[in-house]
Amino acid sequence: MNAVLTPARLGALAAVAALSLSACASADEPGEITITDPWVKAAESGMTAAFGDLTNGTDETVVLVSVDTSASPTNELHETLSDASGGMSMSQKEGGFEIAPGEKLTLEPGGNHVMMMDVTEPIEAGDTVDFTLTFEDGSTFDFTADAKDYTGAQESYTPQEPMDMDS
Ligand SMILES: [Cu+2]
Repeated sequence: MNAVLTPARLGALAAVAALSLSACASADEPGEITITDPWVKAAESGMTAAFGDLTNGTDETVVLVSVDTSASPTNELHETLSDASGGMSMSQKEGGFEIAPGEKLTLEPGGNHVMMMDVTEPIEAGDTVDFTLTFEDGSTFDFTADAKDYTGAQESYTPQEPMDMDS
């Protein structure tokens, strides 16, 4: 039996599969989660952040509750708020980010972002970093972000537990 699949044949098969998938899709079928322009702020070590426009193309509200990446063992979902001193500070988003059907969650410097708490190996401009997002219903979404040099958005980090202000 001569069933060797050359790369060219695999490519042709993939093209056929993609065509038949799109031919089956109807407007009533739920869409999917997509991300536009994902990127990571290059960093030697310590904390950095990941950004992009996350769109909920499904017909259900989704709640982004956690993020994993091999580039950092601990990651948080952060929002950025004006603090009492007039600066901006970021803290963990309680309960995660809710995204209504058809809505977009913008992750950007100075706003909501994925906080990578402890970069284990330097992330340099041009590197790619893989992420897995987990939603409240247990579903996941994988994406790859490009690392870029970026020097803006130096918000201070506010730990989730507020400091005791009496002292
Ligand atoms: Cu942050």
